[in-house]
Order: sequence, then structure tokens, then C-alpha cells
Amino acid sequence: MQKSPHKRLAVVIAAMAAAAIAVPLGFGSSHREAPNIALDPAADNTDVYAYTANDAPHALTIAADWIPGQVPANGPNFFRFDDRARYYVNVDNTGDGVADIRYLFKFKTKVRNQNSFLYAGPGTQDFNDPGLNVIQRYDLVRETLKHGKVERSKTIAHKLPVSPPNIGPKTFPNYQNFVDQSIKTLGDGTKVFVGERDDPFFVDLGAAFDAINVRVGTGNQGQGKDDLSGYSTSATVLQIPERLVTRNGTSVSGPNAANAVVGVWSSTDRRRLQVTNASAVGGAAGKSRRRPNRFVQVSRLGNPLVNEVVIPLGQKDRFNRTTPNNDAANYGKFVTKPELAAVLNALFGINAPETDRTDIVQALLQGIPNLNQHSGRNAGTPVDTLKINLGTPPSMTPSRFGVIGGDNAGFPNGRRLGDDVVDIELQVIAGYLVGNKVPLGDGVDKNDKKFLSKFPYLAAPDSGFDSNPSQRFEPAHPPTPPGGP
Ligand SMILES: [Ca+2]
Ligand SMILES: [Ca+2]
Ligand SMILES: [Ca+2]
Repeated sequence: MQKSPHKRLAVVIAAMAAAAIAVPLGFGSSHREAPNIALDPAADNTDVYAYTANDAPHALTIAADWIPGQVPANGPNFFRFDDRARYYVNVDNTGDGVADIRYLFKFKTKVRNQNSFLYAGPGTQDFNDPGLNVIQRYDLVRETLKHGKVERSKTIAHKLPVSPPNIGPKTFPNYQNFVDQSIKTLGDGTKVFVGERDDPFFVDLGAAFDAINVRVGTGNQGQGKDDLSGYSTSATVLQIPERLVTRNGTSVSGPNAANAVVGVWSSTDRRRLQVTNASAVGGAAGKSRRRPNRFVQVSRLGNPLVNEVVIPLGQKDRFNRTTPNNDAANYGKFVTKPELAAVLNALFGINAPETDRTDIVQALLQGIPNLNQHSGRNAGTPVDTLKINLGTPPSMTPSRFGVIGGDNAGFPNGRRLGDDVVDIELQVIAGYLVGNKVPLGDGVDKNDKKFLSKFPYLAAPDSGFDSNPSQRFEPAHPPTPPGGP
């Protein structure tokens, strides 16, 4: 699986559109004609979550995932963050779509014995065990910005270990040791974990838009198949005291406080020209040019599925290169006139409004007034950040539908791990907020594994030995009869 789930979803929609509407939609001749970032999975953000955890009510918890579709048994070269890329978690506390605080993860991988093909020897206990052959570590840098320029930069964690993939019980008989050793509380009170986890995103790609399900209104009645079950992701989890992310450097007194709302997104930078083998570029064989090239953004992610279902394929790589403060100018027209609404109407005749969708702009990009809209002069500026009101108390009885399910502590007021963003966004695009309430859904209501009630919250990854991710290829409905279609 090369593309992120979201990008695969976009392909599904593209395929549906091409099949259902007899007009050329310009998606290219091949579904394999993927956007650039799909060819660079190590830099590909898959999901970002920002919420107030029940056991940490005065902190902002952010989980940001990278590298889609990781098969747990993918040895001997297991997935890891790219030492040459820069991974960011961005926070905008003024509402202009420009980061004010950034957390930068920089990685370095060490292979103790280059002559061994093993990631670790049998019975490796923890990070201190000499049997651990491959170890990736990271520095965490906190940057404070003014008008988008880094004003202060401080390394707040140095050479912390990345929790490795769960290779199997013979290699790692006590895998949890690595997880425990990867959870750190830093000097400023920030908690951090980086490493391999179960992919928390859940979606039934096959049935998401199943015509029959939707026609009879059973889209929300289960029986879907979690296509991402059994896959892992490379996760960063931060739990940051509120005072370190708010615009005035103090904690949030309540939901109406002027500093209560922050916007969150993740991004990845690479050097503009990055070659792994100088001789491969021809000409100056053996002479590697060491002139450093500047870093440029190659991927970003705020609200789930915005780049996937709203931004046309031809614009996706541009989206990845641009920043939220320019979203309205660059992409506003796609949001107010979402192609998906037209596609849903063509397929299912559900009367989704197709133009002037200011309701979607508000829900995803501007923030909802008196809930998660920034206060002050940038109030209502449309930017693709995950906007969360830190004064909203966490819910003890969360609804997977979040705000449209009557639970103001969930998406789009931030995003929790369990929020069913596929169902929510399908329903919002169908017109939920303007009175067209259609029970669309993919039939997958929750992750295949239970989330943890404590940090780092994301479930443990399957071990390579025990994993069974190929289940995702099974059809959600009775298979094709023997002999084929
Ligand atoms: Ca800002
Ligand atoms: Ca999962
Ligand atoms: Ca769902």
C-alpha cells in the first residue's frame, strides 16, 4: 500500500466520479498517477489529532502520524522516520494561519552492526540491550515564531529513543519495555512519545460509498470493514501544558477566554534537492557536492480529508507546498463548491447543496462561532488548521459524531482519536448543517483496537509475527462468485 488512506479515498472518489458522471473530470488516465507525496511515503502525513485528554485537562494533546500503510511484518528493513526529513507539529494561536509555535522532530538512526541483517537479536529486552542492532533517536526542538520567522529555537529533548516496530515475541519478548522507555516528561512539563503504533484511523474504503447501503439509509449501521486494521503508523504524541501554546503564555480560564482557541497542523520539510548517491546524477562521479540546500515544505495536514475530498487531484501537490494563511485565496472556490457534493447527488440523489457552501467553510476552515473560532482580529479567517478550544472540558461520554452528535468536545472542535471523521464529513458535505440530514457513513464506527486511557493513547502495534493486515483486501460484501465476474 503506497498511498495514505486518505489519498486512497481520493482515488476511490475519483473512480466513482469517472464511473458515475459521463463527463471527463480530468483526473488523469491512471489511478496510479499519484501525487508526488504518494511517492515519498516517509514524508507523508497521514493524520493529526488535537484534543484535551480526560486525564490531562490543562494540556493540549497532539498526535501526529506519518508514513501510511505500514505492514508490521515488513522486515528486515522496517519502517522508520527519515533522518533527512524534518517533521513539524505547528500551532497557530492568533488565527491567521501562520505558525506561532512549532515542534520540530529531527531523527538519527544508528546501526550497531552493519554486518547483521537483523533489527535486533533474539530476546532483546529494551533500549539498553546490546542485542538491539538498529536504534533511531530524535531531538525535539521548540521554535517560537514571529510573523512566520523563527525568533527562538530551543532543543528541549536530546537523543530520545524512538519506540521500534514490534517485530515479534521472539525478538522482543517484552515489547512494552520499549514503549515505557520512550515516554518522557521534559523540563517544561511537556510529555512526549515517538514510535510505532497501531494506525488509529478507521475507514471502510470499499463500502464508504456503497450505493445500496446509502440508498436504503444503512450507511451508519455497521457491517463495514476497517481497511486499515492491522496496519501501523509512525506516531509522535505531545502533551503540552496550555501556557506553552496560548497567545499570551497563560493557561486557559474557560471556553470564552480570549486565548482559548489554537489551530494545529503537521507538516514535513525536505531539502530542495536531495540525492542519495552523488554518482547517480552523472557527470561528477564520486564528487558529492556538499552545498546545503534549504528545506522546503513537501507535505501538510490539518483537517482530515480536506486535501483528499475537497482539493482536486491536480492541486494536491500545490496544497502540500502552501501554508494555511493562503488557503482562502488558493482553494476557497473548491470548498464553497465541493465536487463531492455533486458526486454524491449524481450517485444517490440526496439533494446536497452544490454551491455557496459557506457552511463547510465555517465548519472546517473558519471555526464555529462561540465554539472553536479564534477571537480577535483574525476571527473567522478561513485556514485549514484543526481548531480546538482548550477551555471546552473533555467529554466523559464522547459521541463519535462529535459536534453534530451533540458532543462539543469532539471534531471539528479539535479531533479525538475516536471521532468518526469519515461519517461526519460525508454528512456535513451532504448538507447536515443546512438541514439536509442524510445518514451517510461507511459502516466502520471505531478503530480495530481500543485506545489507551493514558498517554500515549494510541494502541500498541501488532507484532510482525502475529499480524494479519491482509484482511483489508476482503470485500465487505459477498465475494465475486467462483470463476470471476
Ligand atoms: Ca499565528
Ligand atoms: Ca487501527
Ligand atoms: Ca465511519
